[in-house]
Amino acid sequence: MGTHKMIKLYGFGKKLGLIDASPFVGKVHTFLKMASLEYETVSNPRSIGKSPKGKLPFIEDGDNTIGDSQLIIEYLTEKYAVDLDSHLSQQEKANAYLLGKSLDENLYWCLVWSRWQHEDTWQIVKNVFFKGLPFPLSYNIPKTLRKKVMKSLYAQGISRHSEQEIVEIAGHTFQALSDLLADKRYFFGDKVSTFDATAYAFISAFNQAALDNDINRKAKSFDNLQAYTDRIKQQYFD
Ligand SMILES: N[C@@H](CCC(=O)N[C@@H](CS)C(=O)NCC(=O)O)C(=O)O
Repeated sequence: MGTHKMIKLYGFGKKLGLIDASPFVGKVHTFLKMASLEYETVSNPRSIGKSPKGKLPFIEDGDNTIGDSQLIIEYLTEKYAVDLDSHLSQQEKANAYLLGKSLDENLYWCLVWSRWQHEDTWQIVKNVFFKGLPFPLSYNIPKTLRKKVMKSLYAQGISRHSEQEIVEIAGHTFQALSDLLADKRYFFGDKVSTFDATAYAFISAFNQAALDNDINRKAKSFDNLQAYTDRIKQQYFD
């Protein structure tokens, strides 16, 4: 009947030289590539309006609509018998899960802070994210959204730290990731695993973004992380 059954990934779209402005969308995007699943992307912030969790990403797959990067990956792994983690022990799987949550729940907020609250970076981000809006929307929308984001940065707690402390918090994560990766090809050895989708999305959000600030400079100072994200980008996205 010509019904298009391909998986649809709803995201914000390519911004700042990244596969998607959101690392959560980037994570699913990378996972789909690593799993060799066919999909198409729908890039429009307004898709939030029809997202089951009111956030991006979400996917549509036939009659199923699934929100949240973690739940999407669990769904795809099950439905399409994707075996990215079959070479991991139970203990490695447990480590991978908790590492992923560290990036989702802690490094993520350093990223949001650096884009939306850091004064110099915000001026650039504002122009990139809201390009093409006519006045007065070009003035009002970024202002309103920034206020909302800054409120959540305060509620979450990250913005109660000084700028220097936030750079150190992010730096601590980069150092830990760099030590864990060491000279391996992927985080759990020679073969790619689900965690690499998360790691790629979050590390590249800093070291492949067209933004120059202290956090991004810090991320770029880890040679093995830079080689890792460059390699994954080349392998799956170039
Ligand atoms: N736990 C969610 C987080 C997704 C998320 O935070 N998305 C942000 C963009 S990075 C979003 O859609 N924010 C819009 C809003 O909260 O209104 C996941 O893993 O997918």
